[in-house]
Amino acid sequence: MITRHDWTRSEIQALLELPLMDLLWQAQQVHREANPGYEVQLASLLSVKTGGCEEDCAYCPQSMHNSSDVTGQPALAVEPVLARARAAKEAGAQRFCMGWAWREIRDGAPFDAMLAMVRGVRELGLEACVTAGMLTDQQASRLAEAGLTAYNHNLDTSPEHYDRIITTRTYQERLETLARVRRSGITLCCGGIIGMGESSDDRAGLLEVLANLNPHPESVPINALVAVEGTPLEELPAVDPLALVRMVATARILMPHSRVRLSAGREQLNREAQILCLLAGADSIFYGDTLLTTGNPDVAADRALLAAAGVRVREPLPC
Ligand code: SAM
Ligand code: DTB
Ligand code: SF4
Repeated sequence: MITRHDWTRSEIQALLELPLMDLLWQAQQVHREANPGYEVQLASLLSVKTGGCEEDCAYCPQSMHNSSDVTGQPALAVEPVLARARAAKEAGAQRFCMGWAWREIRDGAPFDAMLAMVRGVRELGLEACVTAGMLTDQQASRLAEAGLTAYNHNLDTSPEHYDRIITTRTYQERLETLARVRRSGITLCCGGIIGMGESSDDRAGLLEVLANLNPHPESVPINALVAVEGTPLEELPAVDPLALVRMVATARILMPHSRVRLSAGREQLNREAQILCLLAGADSIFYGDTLLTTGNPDVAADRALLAAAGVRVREPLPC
């Protein structure tokens, strides 16, 4: 199988619009060939620094510009974060992702704490992922030295739809952050959100940018908007679950070796829709009762879901 980095938007549109049965069949073939022994990775998520963010992302309950209930909180300290990582490992997670509601990483004590968290999570034998906005080359290399596995920074939507969602940082700045992470040797986690009033051309546009990154991001989170009260997107209707299935399947075909993570929005999906997403090639989920500030299916429900689908969970890394 050749991995391509020259997908055109019309090719991607054509995939997104295939008859669903054909799209699923193609995605399954690509998935099984690229990832023999189909396993699902469980990634736990913790908000280390919640709320009070200066960016104006229209979807986000943590933005100061939005009137959602989430208010700025002091950051969690290193030990409680590591206690949560230990608990996530005991519950069966392989990756521990930590979020900061920041426009960009801040040097000094908060960054030293972030580095200590990364080292501690790695010492537990878990993969460590951080999402904290923009960063400098020096911060990226210090995170790499601390053993950070992945940095999450999403493109969120197409270049054309982007300005309707965020005005305080540009698409170009996001691409530069991604390039900086890539240069430091940390793997990339980069995806987006559907259900933000975008067209199907915008969905293809997001996938076009992702699939033409070379190399592809190692993980690609596909989120469905969680429409939170107090955000400008609060009134948007829930996405059609089959649109999410199509997005996952198309991402799988375009980026055969990437981990496609079925991310926010699973609480709005029934068991069968989630299984269709797994069938479409999703091979990772967020695992644990909360995402950053909103809910996620509980651990027992997810264990039951994976058992019902007959899906194996990826073994944790050795310490
Ligand atoms: N502040 C950092 C940043 O934006 O890069 C890191 C945290 S931010 C909350 C991480 C990602 O969560 C966003 O890029 C967005 O894709 C996703 N996200 C935030 N709120 C969401 C929502 N209501 N529904 C779906 N995804 C959401
Ligand atoms: C990603 O793409 N989705 C996660 C993770 N990366 C950081 C975050 C989802 C957040 C959903 C809204 C919330 O819980 O605040
Ligand atoms: Fe801030 Fe990230 Fe939320 Fe945007 S998505 S408002 S940058 S926390």
